[in-house]
Amino acid sequence: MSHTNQTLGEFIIENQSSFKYTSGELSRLINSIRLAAKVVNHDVNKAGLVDIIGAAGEVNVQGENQQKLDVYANKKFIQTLINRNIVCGIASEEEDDFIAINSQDENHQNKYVVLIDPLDGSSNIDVNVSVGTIFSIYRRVTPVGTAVTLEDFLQPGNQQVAAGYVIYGTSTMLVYTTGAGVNGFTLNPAIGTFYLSHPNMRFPEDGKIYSVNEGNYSHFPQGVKNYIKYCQMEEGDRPYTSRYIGSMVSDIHRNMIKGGIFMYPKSSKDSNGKLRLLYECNPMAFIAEQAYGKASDGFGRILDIQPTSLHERAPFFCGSKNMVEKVEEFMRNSMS
Ligand code: AHM
Ligand code: MG
Repeated sequence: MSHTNQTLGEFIIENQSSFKYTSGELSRLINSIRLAAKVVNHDVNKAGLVDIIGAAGEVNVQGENQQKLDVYANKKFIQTLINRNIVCGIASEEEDDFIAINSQDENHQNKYVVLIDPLDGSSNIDVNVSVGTIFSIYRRVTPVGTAVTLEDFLQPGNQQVAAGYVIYGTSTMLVYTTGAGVNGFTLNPAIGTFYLSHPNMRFPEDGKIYSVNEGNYSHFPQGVKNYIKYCQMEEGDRPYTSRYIGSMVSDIHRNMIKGGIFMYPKSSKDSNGKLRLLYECNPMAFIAEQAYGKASDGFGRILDIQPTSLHERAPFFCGSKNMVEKVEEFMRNSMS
């Protein structure tokens, strides 16, 4: 089938057999994310029109202001996932604790846990700048039919069976991997269908874009400061271009297409940076590796970190392979 008119629904069915667990449940799970993405997309797009915009007046578990659309997106994704009888637990940036599904029903067969950031970059909503949804999927490690436990969520990223993001940008895209490459689908809003628009996405090995909040420069580790100076130096193909949207999904999506690095390092203010390991760093790292890029905490592979709590943070360097390796080299050298 030609890529130009293949829908996401068709793609999921066609590629189901390449997934090592072929029961079709994962396909149904991705289908439900597709559905929730369309619903949230509809509301993100009319954010400027209706009185849904603005802070909800509540503060989430990380002490940040929740935007109304965060709350809405959280509700929509959770509802859609619960209704499918595939997922036994959900963890979300917007929920203090994980949600156990069907925990009283000993007959339930639900095998998957989903970790989600329903609306990442939400401070960008009221200024009409792209935001995203990030999701990460694991098979539970505790027995099917029992109540899901924290252990099911605290798996290293290398155990993910699927991960992806939705970007609500100039067009809306769903990009995901089940461990066999990365494919991107663009929504045709007129008919509500995602079409395969970016088959086999790949980070160029090298890039010329660096994305970091340079306002935090004075708080960064010396290795990161040195790398930023290296990016700015007039030499060879440098200086690189600086591009920072403040919406990680959008920054990484652009860098995957054009070549570049996204960085959210630790700082003297935040010892592990800002981004959450389980539902921000890990899924983006899985995507990056599947797209021939790299994701590191500055010293080692993000996907090999053993999590110890649901909302823990990690320094994050993600993008074109040679660029991530370069910043790791600067980090190592500044240690000595
Ligand atoms: P959020 O989950 O509260 O939206 O925060 C995550 C976002 C990322 O998308 C983005 O890269 C980063 O926060 C921007 O943070 P900062 O304003 O500190 O640069
Ligand atoms: Mg977030």
